[in-house]
Amino acid sequence: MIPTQVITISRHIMEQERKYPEASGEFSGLLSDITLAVKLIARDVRKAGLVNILGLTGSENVHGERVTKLDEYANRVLYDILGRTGHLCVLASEEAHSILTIPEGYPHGKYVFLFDPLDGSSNIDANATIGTIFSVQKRISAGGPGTLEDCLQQGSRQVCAGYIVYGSSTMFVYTTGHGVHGFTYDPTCGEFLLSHEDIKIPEKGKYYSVNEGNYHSWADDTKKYIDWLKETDKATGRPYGLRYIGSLVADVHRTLLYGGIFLYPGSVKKPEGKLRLLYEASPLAMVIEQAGGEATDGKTRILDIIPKDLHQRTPLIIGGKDEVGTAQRFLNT
Ligand code: AFP
Repeated sequence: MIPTQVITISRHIMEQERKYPEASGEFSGLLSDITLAVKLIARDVRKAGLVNILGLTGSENVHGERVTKLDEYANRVLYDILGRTGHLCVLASEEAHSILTIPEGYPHGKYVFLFDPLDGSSNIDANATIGTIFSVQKRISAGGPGTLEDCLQQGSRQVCAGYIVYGSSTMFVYTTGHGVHGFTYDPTCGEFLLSHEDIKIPEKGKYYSVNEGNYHSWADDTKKYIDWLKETDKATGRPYGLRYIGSLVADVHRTLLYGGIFLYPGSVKKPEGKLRLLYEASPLAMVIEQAGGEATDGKTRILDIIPKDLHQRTPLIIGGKDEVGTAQRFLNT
């Protein structure tokens, strides 16, 4: 017997679209394509150790980081599937220097797809949680092949954003601007099933998440904030516990569910920080804001930043409303 409350991603997006008569239905097609690509990536993430796919390719990506085989595979799967279905006019990946055009002979659609194919890839060999992060924008160019300008849009213009975590189970979390919904993959029926409806991030939490090994490179206000989190004060729930995986998608997913704050601040020498605006900060900021939280670079709301470069980096402070508010008070003194 199939329980009536079983809702797949496709059914969920169709039901959401029914509430908005202006929706063309094209978007549900794009989401099904993303789901298919993700199932293929999840399948290979799960059997990584078995098929000898682990290990490095020997090359470096545009950021000078070592690229693993699984990164390349995830990048290729997303491009090959999404580039050919007629929903997109251009793609951009954290792993590629320039925009990715639609393959010759395939139609151009109205959406733009930006993605980090496998975030946290340095964790692959240790079997720790990794993920895929994506962002969808509507094209601003008139027609034909999409352009760089289509990719360089403010985060507040995203029509959809989400991520997939390949953890103890595989989970697909997305928002189209009407709340955040999470789906857990059921391998027995090959579907993502609605498991977390309308997720809300707790305003206050008990964890902070930051690479504290960088402490001595931070500006004094950042150091003061982290020191404050570790002081003992019952009334404000301190000290906070520290949780850090080094896989942004996993650290933010935990923060979304349990509350708290994640930070990747800039350093004195590198004030722009490490994380990428378009492939990491912006999509996660949309998810967290839709769940009632906040995301900032310390001064500006992440979703208000106008990107100038495909691989632009930004400091990221993201989490519950109260938490981010407190952090900002420290960072703006
Ligand atoms: P990789 O995908 O190359 O592993 O990068 C992961 C990441 O961009 C992000 O997911 C982490 O939060 C961050 O780097 C971790 O960086 P540190 O190792 O400097 O803490």
